Amino acid sequence: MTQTVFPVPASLEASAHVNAETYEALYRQSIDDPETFWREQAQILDWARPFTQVKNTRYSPDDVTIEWFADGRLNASYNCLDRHAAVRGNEAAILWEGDTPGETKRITWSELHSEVSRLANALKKLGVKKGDFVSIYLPVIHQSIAAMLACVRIGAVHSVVFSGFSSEALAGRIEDCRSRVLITADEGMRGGRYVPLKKNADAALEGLPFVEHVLVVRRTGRDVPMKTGRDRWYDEALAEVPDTCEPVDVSAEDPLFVLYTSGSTGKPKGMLHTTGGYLVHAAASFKAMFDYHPGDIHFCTADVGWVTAHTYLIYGPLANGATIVLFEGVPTWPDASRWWQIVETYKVNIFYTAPTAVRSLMREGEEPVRKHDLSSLKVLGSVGEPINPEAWLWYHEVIGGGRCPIVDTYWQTETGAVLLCPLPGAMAQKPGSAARPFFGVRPELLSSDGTPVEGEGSGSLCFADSWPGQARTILGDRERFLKTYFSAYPGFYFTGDGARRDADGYYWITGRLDDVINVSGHRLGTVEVEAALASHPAVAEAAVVGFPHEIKGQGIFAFVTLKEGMAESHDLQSDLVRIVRARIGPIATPDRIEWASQLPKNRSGKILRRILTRIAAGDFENHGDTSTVADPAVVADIVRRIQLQP
Ligand code: 6R9
Repeated sequence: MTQTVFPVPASLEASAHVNAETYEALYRQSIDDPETFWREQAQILDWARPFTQVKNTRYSPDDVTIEWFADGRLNASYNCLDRHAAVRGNEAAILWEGDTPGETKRITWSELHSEVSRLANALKKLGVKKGDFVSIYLPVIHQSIAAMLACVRIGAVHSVVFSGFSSEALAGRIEDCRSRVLITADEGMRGGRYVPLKKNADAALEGLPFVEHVLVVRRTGRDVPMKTGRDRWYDEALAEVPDTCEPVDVSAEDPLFVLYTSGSTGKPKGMLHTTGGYLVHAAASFKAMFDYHPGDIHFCTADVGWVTAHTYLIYGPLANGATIVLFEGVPTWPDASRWWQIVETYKVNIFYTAPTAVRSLMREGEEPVRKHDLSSLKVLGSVGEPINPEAWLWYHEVIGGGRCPIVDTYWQTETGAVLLCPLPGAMAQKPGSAARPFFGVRPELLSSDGTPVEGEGSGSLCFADSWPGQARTILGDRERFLKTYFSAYPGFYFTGDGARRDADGYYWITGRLDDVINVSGHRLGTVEVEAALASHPAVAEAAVVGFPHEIKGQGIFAFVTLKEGMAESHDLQSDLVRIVRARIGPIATPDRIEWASQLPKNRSGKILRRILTRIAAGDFENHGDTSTVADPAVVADIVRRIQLQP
């Protein structure tokens, strides 16, 4: 296969923060002398008390230690707000574009500072103290950013729950971190539709009596029930407190936030991030990977409920004093030119989105793009899943006008910030490759027996040492943290992904190696979806696998076995879809549900998902090694049923 390589544009080579030469030198330094390298990088923040130790990290089998800048003290809200408000308070921090075209808001650094301070005071008044968890269930409105920064201003720890999650999913995430306070809104708005957030929150809180206070932002202003003694309007609570609030200094290793992500077993994992290392990595990598310069307008399309927004919509940009575009809606409403209209209106310079969105917009053709002037764009980013070369080329040509580098950023909720990406002024890009390691990052490909693959080759993508943004633990479950990330390859952090390294040392992510499906860039544990399906009284058993999907990357394929005497029907299929949406949320909606009289298992009763994955991909002949199947007739029966489908 001939491979296209896109060289660094000459203009960038000269002006970028990092060029090819400086990358090599700095990368070397970051590995040989991480202390000096990160000490220098950490100066991107203001420290209330400077650190003396940079790094105390070990991945030994009997001692996993991850500490960065441990004796330093700082406040993240101060770094993302006060220091910018002090010098250019009247400039825009947030350019908000609502779901409805024409509904916009410009929020200056001073305004954001004052709102965050008021909310911090309001939280204090509700009894929130340093170390307490506060849950946030909000749409993409500036109040979600204010809520996050207000928490960290007083040393509280936020847990943002994606507003597309159901009440059950919300309840599980509140229960896990036991927040006594929830911040939500009356409703959200997406693609012209109302999202009943307060209603969902009320349902979630039914079984959670420890939640004492709910602050409710008026987003749509429509009528929602308010529970006396528990619920308060956000604006009223803010009106009665002063708009100054001293940020508290916390230790670099004090928690900043928890964010839940799916794993290969049922319960979502609360990844706990701490303050100093995370913010250094977020701020330094934002600046380098998008080649951010003061004045650049940054537009990251991720919802505030995902890590992408935490790091590269909020913390990274705001720590750098960047002006961000915050968009509440969806790219296809009222029509498929919405993002491009936003890029033109705000003269966006840096644009960061996911491959699934690129693919779906690509399907709409070039017309919606051509209507708009996208000449302000300088750098494009991609995140969440491997980007297929067709989508890459379209993004590059049609959106980037052939002149903008595409930064394919590989990282995870667990990693906090980027680990692999082509720095735009330093590396040629190859469509579909996340290129080379970020500073201080030591990738290794390990074969199944644990030996490192040298040079070209494939293996499990692991990392040999810590980086500052790394999650420190799974909230309340250190055992699971160690088991999930450090047990498969002792001495290494294991990502769960497979990857290939080419002759130039570029990395190509080949996909998850565990039972996690990547649907439109969102991670879903197959076990979670199976549990939701199995909660239906008619279901005996369910097995869920991913299959190639043109737009979503991977779709969800469910094989369902019914209980004795239960009839297969379209109604039952719809019921099953409904139950999954109710238990997890619309993102987990199965794309296909097929009935199976039994599921293929090995002799000890373990479902053989490997075989189902091949069948789901439309491969009916080649099931790989079937010697472990207890009853081969089961596989033949499933294949026969699927082939009978119209
Ligand atoms: C930031 C984010 C993490 C998983 C990760 C991998 C996949 C993310 C990618 C990518 C190929 C990229 N992934 N970025 N695969 N190329 N540039 O997405 O975090 O939601 O935790 O997902 O997403 O499989 O392990 P998260």
